[in-house]
Amino acid sequence: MNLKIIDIERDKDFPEETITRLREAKSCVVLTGAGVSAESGVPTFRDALTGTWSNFNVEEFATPEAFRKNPKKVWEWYEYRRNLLKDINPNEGHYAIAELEKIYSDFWLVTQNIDGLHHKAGNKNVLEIHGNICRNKCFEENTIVDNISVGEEIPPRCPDCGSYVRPDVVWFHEPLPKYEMEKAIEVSSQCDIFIVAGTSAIVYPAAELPIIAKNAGAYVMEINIEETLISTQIDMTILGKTGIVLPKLTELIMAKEWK
Ligand code: BV8
Repeated sequence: MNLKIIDIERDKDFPEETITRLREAKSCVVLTGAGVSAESGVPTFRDALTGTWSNFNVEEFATPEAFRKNPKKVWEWYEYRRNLLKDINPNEGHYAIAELEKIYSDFWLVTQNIDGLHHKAGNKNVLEIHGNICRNKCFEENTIVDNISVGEEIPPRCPDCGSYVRPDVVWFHEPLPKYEMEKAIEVSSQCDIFIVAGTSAIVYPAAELPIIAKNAGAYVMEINIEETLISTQIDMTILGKTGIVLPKLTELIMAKEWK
């Protein structure tokens, strides 16, 4: 069982091999989960099931079936989460990932997060494989619906076909967006370094990407506050908050002498 793990609080230093790999790499892919946004105050979507939604199971609620059954309740849950995002900004972890895009000439960011904070932090090559909560689409036609006037029926209706409008996010039992997922698989199978940041690696097929990278020969490392389901299958786990570890890593990669 290959379990290499360091705790940034205890060990203070990163393993030499990790820094050498990061400094020598030409191409880098980062996969983020809700843990990266946690330090900005965005509740992970399990934590977002509070109040009137607390008695819902996320795998049942974030689904097309739940929307068909109770469109108003599901729409209101997303409106509640969208409102939470209004006063939320990227944190040091987001900005460090934007820095990585400047360091590596071949860089891709694959995110499970739907909050748009990576774009706000300055990343350009972003693959939002679970969609974006700030966008809406027609439930039947899957076409983006832009201007929704407040005070309309809840959920609002598609101006073209009259079906309900829904958030443009990927629900459970729904396929991931074709271009984003194919590109994510392509870049994961060609990169030198694959960094998994702030995800439990529970949700598929996103959780397959680090394994695809590892099997293709990449150096795969994760940053999390706890071990995850992939910790034994990758090269290195750094225990620590992404908002603390990622800025340290980018500093070390750019430092002339680091030992
Ligand atoms: C699909 C948008 C098929 C909605 C989300 C095997 C293969 C394929 C599918 C499956 C499979 N096994 C099971 C499935 C089905 C299912 C699945 O994965 N189920 C899970 C529960 C087992 N997958 C699907 O249904 C996917 N679709 O496969 O379709 C198909 C194909 C063709 C035709 C039809 C169908 C769709 C999955 C997408 C679901 N949508 N989000 C919304 O947000 O409302 S997933 C959602 O969960 C978020 O994107 C989030 O990223 C993810 C995980 O939830 P969280 O717990 O919130 O976040 P995360 O896991 O990232 O955990 C937080 C981590 O951060 C923790 O590890 C924590 O320790 C760490 N952390 C916290 N703070 C910090 C930190 N780390 C560092 N620093 C910190 N400060």
